[in-house]
Amino acid sequence: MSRYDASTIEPKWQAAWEEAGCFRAVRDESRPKYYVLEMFPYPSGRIHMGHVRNYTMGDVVARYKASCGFSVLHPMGWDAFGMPAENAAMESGGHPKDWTYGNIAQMKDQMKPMGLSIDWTREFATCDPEYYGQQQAMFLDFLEKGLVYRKAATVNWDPVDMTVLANEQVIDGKGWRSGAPVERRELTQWFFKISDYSEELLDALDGLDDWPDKVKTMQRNWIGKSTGLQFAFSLVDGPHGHDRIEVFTTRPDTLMGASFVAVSADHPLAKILERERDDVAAFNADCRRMGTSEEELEKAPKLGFDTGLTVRHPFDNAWELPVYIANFILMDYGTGAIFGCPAHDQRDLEFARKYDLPVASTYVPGSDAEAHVLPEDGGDAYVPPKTRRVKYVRGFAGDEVQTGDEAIAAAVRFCEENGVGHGVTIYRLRDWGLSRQRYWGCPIPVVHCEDCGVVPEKKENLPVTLPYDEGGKPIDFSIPGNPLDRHPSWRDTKCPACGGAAKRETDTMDTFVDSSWYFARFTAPDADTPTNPEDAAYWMNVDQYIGGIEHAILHLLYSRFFARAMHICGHLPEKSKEPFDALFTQGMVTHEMYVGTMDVSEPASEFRADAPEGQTVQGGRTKYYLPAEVLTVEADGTRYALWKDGLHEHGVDPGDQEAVKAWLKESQGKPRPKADGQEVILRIYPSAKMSKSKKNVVDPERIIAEYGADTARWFVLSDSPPERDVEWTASGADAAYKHLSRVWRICADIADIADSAEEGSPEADEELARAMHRAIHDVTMGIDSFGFNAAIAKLYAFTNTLQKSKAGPTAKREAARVLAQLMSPMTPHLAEDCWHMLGGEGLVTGHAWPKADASMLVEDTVTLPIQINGKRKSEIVVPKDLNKEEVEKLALADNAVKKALDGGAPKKLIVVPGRIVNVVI
Ligand code: ANZ
Ligand code: ZN
Repeated sequence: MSRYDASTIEPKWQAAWEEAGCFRAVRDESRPKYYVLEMFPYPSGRIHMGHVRNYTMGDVVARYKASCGFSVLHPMGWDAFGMPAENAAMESGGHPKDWTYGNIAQMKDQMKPMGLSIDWTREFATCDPEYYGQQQAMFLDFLEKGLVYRKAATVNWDPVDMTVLANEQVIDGKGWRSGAPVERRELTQWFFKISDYSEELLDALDGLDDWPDKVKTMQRNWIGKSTGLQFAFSLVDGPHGHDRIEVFTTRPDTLMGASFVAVSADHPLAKILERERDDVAAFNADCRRMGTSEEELEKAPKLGFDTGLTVRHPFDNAWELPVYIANFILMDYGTGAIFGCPAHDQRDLEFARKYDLPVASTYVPGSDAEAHVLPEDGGDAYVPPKTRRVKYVRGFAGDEVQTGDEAIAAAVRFCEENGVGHGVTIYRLRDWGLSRQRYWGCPIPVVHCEDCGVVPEKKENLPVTLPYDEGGKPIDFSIPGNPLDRHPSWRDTKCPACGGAAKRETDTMDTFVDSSWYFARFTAPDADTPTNPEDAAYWMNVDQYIGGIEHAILHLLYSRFFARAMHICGHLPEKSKEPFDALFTQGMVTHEMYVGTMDVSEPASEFRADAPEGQTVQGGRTKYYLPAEVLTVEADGTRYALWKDGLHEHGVDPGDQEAVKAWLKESQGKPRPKADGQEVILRIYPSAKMSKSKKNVVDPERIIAEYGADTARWFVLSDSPPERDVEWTASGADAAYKHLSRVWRICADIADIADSAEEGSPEADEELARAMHRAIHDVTMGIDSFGFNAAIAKLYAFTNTLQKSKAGPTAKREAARVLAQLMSPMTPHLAEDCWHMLGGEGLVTGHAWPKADASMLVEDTVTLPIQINGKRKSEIVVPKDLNKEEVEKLALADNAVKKALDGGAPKKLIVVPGRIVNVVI
């Protein structure tokens, strides 16, 4: 073979690794371990470039750590339950199980050619009964420890998917998947007690030094700790013995500016009123039509209903405030009731203006807001820092109160002394509702018995498996709702407690449960308990977790809770309460977009109901084109995107550059050329995240077939730092391929030099050796610090040095072998091939990582700081053995020094060779 041929060498070396069992993770107590994990994929059926980037990063780490002597665990599995499988079954009539396992097989076929160092013997899918059976066992453990419970709750109901959604799954008031407006419903559901861990989950974030700050901030905000005052307003003439309304406030310092009290439509008081008054019932019903998410409440126009009731101000019994029901009060935050202070809260101000309620400032804006128009006079609400002086209103607060903080303390003291309230800390984090009314999920292992109530299934009866069909008849997934609910026999079972007839729970678990512990299962995927203590103790924690920022909150927070719960139940060691030691969130792969218009004619009835039959409407519609359908060329300094099939239609061969350019020139000044009703010259839109709808996707399978996996791997790592987006371009891929070909060629040539060839000069040998050690040092640092692009830049430089080097065959061969080693984490097949050609011992995969010789890193130059009058002002780079006089000359020629001297001479000039230059003026 005389040239780089990825399609031959890649399968060859993959087979060699397979045969040598290179990637089997073995628990070897004599060696340190390293667990690297990429967030496991959903088996949609196709891998995309985001996967390629994610897994390549993990693979670089895994291969590098293995070479460093670690026993590496690098597993892969499938997050396989969830709605898309059911939707596919609904649309095409198949079975979610068949669809899912079919997709897994396909994706695995696409992944294998990437040459990832994965221990496939540990592979599992969360829909394997062996996996979800252990999840059910764990659910029973959690039940026993009070970590999961049942309660009636107002939930978000997706009327299209016919399922409950977590608040997180409601986006802009719509179901995250179906896009249908969400409704509120009261249902009995299972909940994990994550809220008990709010403080702990918050505190422990401080210890996660190797997590991105932005992820920690997002989690902090999500947990949402607030400290404040909870106190009662007494109700004047409350209905049916209701004599008080409890409110929660973070700003009791604004109590003197209170102008109304508002309760949620689901507040007990609102519910009492709605039973008796139709107008209240109608208003509450309107409020309930919105979802329960805070985001949605925030965006909706603020609506209130004046109940006619009043409460007394706690500081002044003669002062009465009206009570409203309002649509922006959450029932499950604080007490579901607030007092409104329009002067200091914009939302309250809008409400007060709408319903003509008083506005009274308890603070005046300070000098930082001199131009501020008081809200009383039509300005915006002013949110005062608590350190600011309060303005006394109606005499409250006493003389000792100066600042907001003091006013808060005084208000808390007052309420505590008078028995109307107390200081509290509350959290935004709610318990995690896990019940889903779906088929394709992990069945919740309990039964409902008329005599015994809710009874946990016996562990020996696990797994409670999903029925594949309905007694031999296929399940009809096209009927909305949960097929388990209407299954003729699966539902009927025996009560594990009394043996009487009972019904199974037909709800299944939220798929976030499945992904909250899979990382622990990888440590012992075949264990007949959720984990195996020795394996968990050895392999946990995940040393490096890699995934998308989109999982910053839910998945990562749920997993942190699960790890704690698993520890309580004895499934994970104490140290694994935080299961991910380091987290890396990688950027996306983007691509520019190609857009044209296409002539269409549509039935006019689409636009006008009364249009006569057969009438059509003509128009141009935007059409996106796949990069594979497009040729980009540069002509006269402009980049053009051309639709290849369109060129063919015009009789131009897209492969013939000259013909294409000639055609472009010819079509200038003419009407935009079309083919088949479509434009041939397309617009180019800027790069954006690859997405199917914009068609700016490249198919990894095609790229690998065209260039080989190593090119794809090299490219996704090379152009930008891993945390940032990387833009995929055809020219970039070409360049990556060319570089790898060059590396292969250089190595092949060096391997071909006869041993008898003339040795190089000692200087040339030494120079190459220095460059080699520098490369070892820099690439190692780059990989260690997740600076893969930086490591790759060093490899480019080292390749150039090697190519130009006049060193002799021995030195060159050594340097080339080191190049292969350094490249092996990124381009393992190429590296293996070069290593082999160069006579490397065994496989380069797993071969001990080269060590940089520190003495070879010492530079021949030194950087000397220049101090002027004791302050560091500049620096100069000088040859190491330069004499004092020469250094002085160079120092005086330095710009900063020249400027400081302003033409004069220094009082003193002191040179400490190799250390520093001091100029005294
Ligand atoms: C009076 C007040 C005056 C407030 C003021 C704010 C500013 P955080 O910090 O996010 O915890 N609130 C309390 N319970 C609520 C509920 N169930 N639904 C909607 N709003 C609620 O927010 C606490 C503040 O949000 C509380 O402090 C309360 O309004 C409001 F100048 O009380 B405040
Ligand atoms: Zn029973």
